[in-house]
Amino acid sequence: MSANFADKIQMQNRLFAELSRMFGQEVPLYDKSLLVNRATNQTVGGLLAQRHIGFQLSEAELDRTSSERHGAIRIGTPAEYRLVGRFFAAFAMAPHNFYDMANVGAKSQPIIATAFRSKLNPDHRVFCSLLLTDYFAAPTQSRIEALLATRGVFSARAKQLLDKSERQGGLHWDDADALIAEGVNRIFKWTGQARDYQLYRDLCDAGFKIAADIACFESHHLNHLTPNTFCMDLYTAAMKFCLGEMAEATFRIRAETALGRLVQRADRDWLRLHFKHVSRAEIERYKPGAVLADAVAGAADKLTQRLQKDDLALTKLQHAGFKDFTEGPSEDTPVLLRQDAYKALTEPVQFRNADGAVVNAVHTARFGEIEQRGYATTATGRALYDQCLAEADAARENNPALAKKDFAAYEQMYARPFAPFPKTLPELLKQKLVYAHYAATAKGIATKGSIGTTDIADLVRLEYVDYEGLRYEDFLPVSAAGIFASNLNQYGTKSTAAQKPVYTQAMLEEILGRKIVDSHLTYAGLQAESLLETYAQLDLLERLPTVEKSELQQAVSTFRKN
Ligand code: OOG
Ligand code: NI
Repeated sequence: MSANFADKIQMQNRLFAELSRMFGQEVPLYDKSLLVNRATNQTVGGLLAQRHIGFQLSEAELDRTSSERHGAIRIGTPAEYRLVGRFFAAFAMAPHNFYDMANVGAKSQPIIATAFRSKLNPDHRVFCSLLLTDYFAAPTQSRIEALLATRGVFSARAKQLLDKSERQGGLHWDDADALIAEGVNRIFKWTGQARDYQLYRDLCDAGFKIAADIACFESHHLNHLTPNTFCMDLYTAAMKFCLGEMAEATFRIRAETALGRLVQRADRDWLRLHFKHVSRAEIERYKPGAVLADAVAGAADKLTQRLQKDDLALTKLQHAGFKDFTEGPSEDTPVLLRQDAYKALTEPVQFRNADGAVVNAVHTARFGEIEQRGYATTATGRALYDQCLAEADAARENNPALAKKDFAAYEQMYARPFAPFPKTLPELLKQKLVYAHYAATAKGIATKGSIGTTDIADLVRLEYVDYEGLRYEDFLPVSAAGIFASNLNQYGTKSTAAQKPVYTQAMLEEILGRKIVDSHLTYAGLQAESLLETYAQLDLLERLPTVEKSELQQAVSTFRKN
């Protein structure tokens, strides 16, 4: 690529910073939730600095680590979808994984999706849904399609910029900024304007809220834009406290519990997982420090005071409360994703009908999510997760009032099914449940030639090899279904087509005009590549059993082609 083109990762960072600024202006509660996240992350940073002498989170680093985002948009037609795919390609974001949301049991929605992100080290990702109009009976389908056929979300200028980016292989900064502006000021912007009130009402009344959210609006408005938190339970308690849903005394207890657990668990592996900007070498230099119970209590006090300041009096803002429970694994299981949210807000919308009549109404869809990313699971790890989750979900559904009544008992109930899942990285790796990046240590390199094993667990134990867990950078279909259900305030949407259609990844690839990346091949490939490199550095490549070596080589070449 020409050196004169804007760096696509920098473009991406600028796009997401601008989207976040825009979303903050549109939705004051989102802006405030970022402040709450900042306050809770700062509290975590303060305690980590006591636990790891030398660790410090500057304002800039705090901004950088918490500026990672994932977003969600919902698209109406295949032609629009293809344009969105081309838009993200200009930012080096490729489609990852196929999510068939029309096939998740009772929580099904008329949606298939993929997520756009960078293949390597992604900070940002966007869940991009496509409305399946043939999920509905023919008369509804044709009304939706007729309305969608008359909208143009991408301007002529935006399309020109996409053509140019593809032709040149990149954009110069003035064009890049122009494309970012198209995204922020038009494509993903909420306008509060909509069309065809009758269709909107009919779709909502029939329980097709998601179709109404997509078909009647003028843009692919961001549904949510989700920052990262370092401590999910601290953040959710803080939000509930600020929103007036939790008493101060309860918050104090929750904060102390969450911070106490965090201090226990925040070892070096935890630091590596949460702070990408801090190098391994730096983390190795930290000296262990003690965090006394008083320090935890003091941090909880200080945070309580901060949250009571006037600028975080969120009760003054119109809101619909916070979700009852966190999606994902139990709080002690550091894999995949934990996600939670304040519920969708009811916002004013002005409808303009074909005859020019204006109807003032409201729409409830945009909400405020938060997430904490954990380790990426292997196929075995994922199967175990799905099994534990199904059990935990069932337990929760059996006793839906417990979380509100007795939170500690609820946590225990939800954690019990996850008991078979190890809670630390070394243990997760030993059981091959998560992926890691491996590297030879100085000690290993100094010993090469006389190392008697190729077993990776042994090499780690002998300190010849070091590892870093790979972070999960994708979505979870069951969590996504729960998120749809909660922000649409609707458990699922049943198909009303004469016969429920079947949707495949190949169909979405056809629409995009390109293959969808399988992220599991990336995680597996990155691990295999690091293992081959490690064995080479330790002069063990020749001693590696042939089958194992060719499996690793195979994983690398599949990942490279993917
Ligand atoms: C997308 C829901 C998926 C997540 O975090 O799982 C999602 C939507 O509501 O449009 O964002
Ligand atoms: Ni989300």
